[in-house]
Amino acid sequence: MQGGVNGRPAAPPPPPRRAAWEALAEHQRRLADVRLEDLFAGDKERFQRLSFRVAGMLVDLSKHRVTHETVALLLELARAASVAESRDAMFGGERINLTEGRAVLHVALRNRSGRPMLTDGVDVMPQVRAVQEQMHRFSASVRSGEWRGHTGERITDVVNIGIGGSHLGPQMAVRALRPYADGPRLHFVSNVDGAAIHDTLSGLNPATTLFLVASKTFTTLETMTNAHSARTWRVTALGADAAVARHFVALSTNLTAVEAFGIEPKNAFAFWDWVGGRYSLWSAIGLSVALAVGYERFEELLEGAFAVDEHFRLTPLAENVPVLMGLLNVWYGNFFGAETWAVLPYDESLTYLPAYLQQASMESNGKSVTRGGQPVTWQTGPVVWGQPGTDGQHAFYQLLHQGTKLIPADFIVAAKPQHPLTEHHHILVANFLAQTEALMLGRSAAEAGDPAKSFPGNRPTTSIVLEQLTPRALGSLVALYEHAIFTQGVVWDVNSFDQMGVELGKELAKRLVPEVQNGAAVAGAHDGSTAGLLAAIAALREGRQP
Ligand code: G6Q
Repeated sequence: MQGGVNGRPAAPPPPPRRAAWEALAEHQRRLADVRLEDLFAGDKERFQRLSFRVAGMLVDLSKHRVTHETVALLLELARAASVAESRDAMFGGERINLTEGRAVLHVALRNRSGRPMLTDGVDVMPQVRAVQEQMHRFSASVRSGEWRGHTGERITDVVNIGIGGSHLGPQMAVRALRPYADGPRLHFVSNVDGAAIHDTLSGLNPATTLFLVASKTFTTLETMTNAHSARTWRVTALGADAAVARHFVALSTNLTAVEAFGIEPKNAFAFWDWVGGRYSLWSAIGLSVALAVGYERFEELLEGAFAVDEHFRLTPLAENVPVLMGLLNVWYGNFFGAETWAVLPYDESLTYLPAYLQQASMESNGKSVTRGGQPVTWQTGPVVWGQPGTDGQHAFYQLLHQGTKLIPADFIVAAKPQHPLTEHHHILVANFLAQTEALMLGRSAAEAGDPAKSFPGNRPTTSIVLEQLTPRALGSLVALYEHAIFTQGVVWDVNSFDQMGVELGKELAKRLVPEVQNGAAVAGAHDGSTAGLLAAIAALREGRQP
């Protein structure tokens, strides 16, 4: 069995997963030395058989170290783990987020079917539609100039203040859809480091700037600190607390805290506890996207996601692309000892996609306790990382090609660019193709004539080809990953929908803030290192040597 867990040797999960798991381990031993080029040579239809079309995307899984038998065994594992039943429980509004006792219904936010979606017997769709209408009206009025600032000027700049799930999705989508941007300029402030809000505000005019305070809980230290600084900046410039009304809106589930901050209820856009932070792009948290590109485009994003939701919900597991993608991650993570997974979009517009997926995956599946509360003895979520190609080719791809680690990688490209520089796009696509081919084929020492110039090859990749990076395509792409991550979580038997690690960070920082302010640790409250660091920082701040 590959890969230890928390310093202990890995062991297979108990029944009902165990039999399929052990069969996969045995199968992996037989397949470990089989080369991808031989699998292609032995099956002329391999590309056709292992590449899939879903919601306008082509997803090629043929460059993976799998045979018919591998896929069959992985599907057996998915069945043993009740992937289909768990998926149906999510769409059925069951409280599958067990530790927080919540349903997981972000799919309702992009339900374009007119079908009700129930949780606890209540259809959530009327409230979803009401907020969507509010977002539509509001974004249209800001974009048309009907909505004016306190001094009667039109809004030219919008700052989204949020962090984690209330930041990464909107930032990723607004950047990805920049070719469609025809509204106010969007800015994103997440870090509590004062440099972030300070630098952003220094280029802006308080009379024409609108703030979106994006926070599910409306208590997150970073976001509330940034929101208060933004409010002070406004009030200082325009001299009236009343100025807040025309310049601040809130995106939150905590409407009481929103009002306490001074934002009028009519300027609050609600969502609900069944929308996880990292799945909230589709909710009111997406308001920045609607402001940047227009509500109609935001709806296209939802429609793209809906198309994949329908595929995930209705397609048999053997043809279900997010399920297969999720299972491939299990295959490498649990049976080849792969610890990381790279996301490499050949698209500058997808600059923030790796960071977005890093949260989506690592916060969801970076767990070591099962849904039944037992410690896991098998590997769970991989380290997710990446950046747009071709830049990485001149940097970290060296390790992908010749390093000692097996790193499955997803390559993403659009067939048609969003700019007129066709020649650039041809070069980009050529690089996209060259890399996955080279990773697969490698080059033997004999062929290279020098071991240092040889490449082991046999390195697995997924290629995802979009026709063009439209709002719809982006919605589909993100939903594809969400459901692949869901599938992995079910197979690993973890709750993909809580984030106790994030909660801990929030608590610890809050406790330390007064100590940093006072420059002194509470006696006995910390370990020696933390107390020492706190004292050293306080000394340096006062110009003393620690
Ligand atoms: C996401 C996480 C986390 C969260 C942020 C911001 O799933 O829970 O990233 O989104 O901590 O939280 P608020 O939206 O409550 O400010």
